[in-house]
Amino acid sequence: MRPQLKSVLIALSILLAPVSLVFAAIAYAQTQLEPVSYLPLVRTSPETPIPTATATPTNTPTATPTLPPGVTPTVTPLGDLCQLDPKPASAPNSPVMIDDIDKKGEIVSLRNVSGTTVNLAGWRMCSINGNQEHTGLNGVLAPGQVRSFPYSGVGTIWNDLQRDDGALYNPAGQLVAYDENID
Ligand SMILES: [Ca+2]
Ligand SMILES: [Ca+2]
Repeated sequence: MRPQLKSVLIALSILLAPVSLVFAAIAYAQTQLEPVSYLPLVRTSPETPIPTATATPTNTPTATPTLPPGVTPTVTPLGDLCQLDPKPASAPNSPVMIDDIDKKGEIVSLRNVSGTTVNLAGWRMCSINGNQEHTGLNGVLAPGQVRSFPYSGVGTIWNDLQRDDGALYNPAGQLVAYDENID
């Protein structure tokens, strides 16, 4: 019996030896296959952060805060033009100059000192003392033409007793003319 058992065990070990080799080969093949199967996973993972880093959120916050401050300063200077105290010397007094300010009559006269017609649409006339706007500018000024524009608002804005300078702005909000109305 013993020699028979021995021979059986030896036969089994001989038979199992190739089987273990096969398992080892399979295991080795799997280790080599696994990285291949992970490769697409690794490729998809970098693709995921790319859309995240597409700066879609970066663009959104940049545009959102830009709009409110962009709108506000654009409107504020134009709306508060008459709140400014511009320097008289900074006015070119061209292509339009302030010919006269009748403070009692509340009438501003403008003169086109250029050689081309000036459209006064969007132009603003301000009374510096009191920061009021002289509404009523309209139409065009032909070359060399002087036109008078009565104040179209309610009440009076030009101070008859104190100095009340006048400032004229073009539609871009740039100071065009200034009149030191000291009398
Ligand atoms: Ca007046
Ligand atoms: Ca005034």
